[in-house]
Amino acid sequence: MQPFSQTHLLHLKNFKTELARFSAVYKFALDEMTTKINILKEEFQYIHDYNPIEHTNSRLKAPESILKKVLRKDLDFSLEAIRENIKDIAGIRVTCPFISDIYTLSSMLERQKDIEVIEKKDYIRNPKPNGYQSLHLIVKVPVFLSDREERVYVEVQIRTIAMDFWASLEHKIYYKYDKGIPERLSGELKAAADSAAELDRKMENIHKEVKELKNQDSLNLELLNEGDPDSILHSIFERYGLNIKGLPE
Ligand code: 0O2
Repeated sequence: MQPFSQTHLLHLKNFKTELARFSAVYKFALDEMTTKINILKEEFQYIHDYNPIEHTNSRLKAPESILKKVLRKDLDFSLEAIRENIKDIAGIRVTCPFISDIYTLSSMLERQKDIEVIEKKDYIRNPKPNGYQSLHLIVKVPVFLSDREERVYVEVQIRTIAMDFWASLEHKIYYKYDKGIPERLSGELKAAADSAAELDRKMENIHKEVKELKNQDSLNLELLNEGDPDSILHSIFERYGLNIKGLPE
């Protein structure tokens, strides 16, 4: 075997740095998106006393899954081709309580100036034939490195608890039966997706009606006290049985 020359060693060293940077940059992009979503979650809770996000999961695509996709899409085996064509190396999944929260969250993200929306797939308005529902955004976010800025693809999947329940189980079943499930079972899976969608619609309606009741309730309270802040506070304390001990006079 020929000994490595200085040039070979330099190339190898550069390639190693490139590879480390290549995967690290997706982790940084995920950290950034997670922070953005957490800020929205906390701020929403603080201002509106309501939380439109149940939970968030993020993942980096495993190297073998990346390679499978390179083969499936018939891409070059180069970092450049992977960077440009595989847009879900960094993936974040957000679960929301209600369908309306999905669209609220998605427009809040779309309005952020440093987020560039590259693609939006609405599998809620147009579910996949198997019944899969979710809102998918492919975005680009800037990552500031020591010597350059990179704009990195992140896939954001936003769905309700019911959609997530169905998708997680369907994923397991699909893989367990090695992608060859009989027609009768795929029909049952589709029916289960329809039930999940029906449940989402029911919960959304109940949520809307209770919200209207709450709004009407606080409007009545304000009218009752003709807008005087002291009496409003007094009524609130009285109504909810709050204890004012410990508050300054
Ligand atoms: P994983 O393990 O979750 O990452 P693409 O293949 O991404 O270039 P495509 O197929 O148009 O293009 O992507 P799409 O439809 O936006 O779906 C991408 C991801 O959505 C999938 O990633 C899944 O996470 C999820 N998804 C899409 N369809 C289904 C479905 O029918 N069932 C379930 N359970 N999940 C789905 P990966 O890479 O396939 O998997």
